[in-house]
Amino acid sequence: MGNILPPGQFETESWPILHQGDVCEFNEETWDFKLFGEVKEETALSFSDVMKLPKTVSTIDMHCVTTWSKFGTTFEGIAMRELVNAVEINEGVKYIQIYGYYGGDRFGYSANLPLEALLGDDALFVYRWKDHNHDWQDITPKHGYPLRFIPPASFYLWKGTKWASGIRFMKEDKAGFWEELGYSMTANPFKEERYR
Ligand SMILES: Nc1nc2c(c(=O)[nH]1)N[C@H]1C(S)=C(S)[C@@H](COP(=O)(O)O)O[C@H]1N2
Ligand SMILES: [Mo]
Repeated sequence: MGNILPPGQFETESWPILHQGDVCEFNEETWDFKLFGEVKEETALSFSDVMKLPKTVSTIDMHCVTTWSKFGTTFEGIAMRELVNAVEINEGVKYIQIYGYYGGDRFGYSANLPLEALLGDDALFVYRWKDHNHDWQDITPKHGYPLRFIPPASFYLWKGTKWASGIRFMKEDKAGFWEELGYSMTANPFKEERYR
């Protein structure tokens, strides 16, 4: 279900850039993706490990809490479920925290989400995109290259961690970066859940 404008949003053709701090520079030598928290054994995947996982192509609408929405962007990426399957998670895990780079700290940004909402084709760690104005191309560094999360359209885009560095598996929900500053834990644009 795409192309539905949530309340208080306007449609944009462009893809705006929003984040705190500087763009993270990708260095494949030092890059890894950590799977930790409520897991049997914590794991770190190299970039080539991640890129060997099955790929998914999906068109996912983006809804930013600053009121722009972009329809019809097609992404290529690794589905969240592939990363969940790469570890053995403990019984009772219901939430995750998706970490990313901010201010020199690879875990400086985070966003919390309910895991069960992220097991479909519309929850991807993406590295390529296209739309009706652009041919296939890599995500630019400003949009989170080499890997950034795109959440299902039922979540505002701040849940889409750029320069993603890992996933913490959790039994209880825990506020991430914007949630600690007063933004919504559940963040459903169709219910206009902007703030807590
Ligand atoms: N690492 C990181 N990821 C981030 C942010 C950030 O500050 N740091 N900002 C979030 C916010 S508030 C939004 S709206 C989207 C914007 O993604 P875009 O710049 O690709 O449009 O990235 C999200 N992911
Ligand atoms: Mo945002």
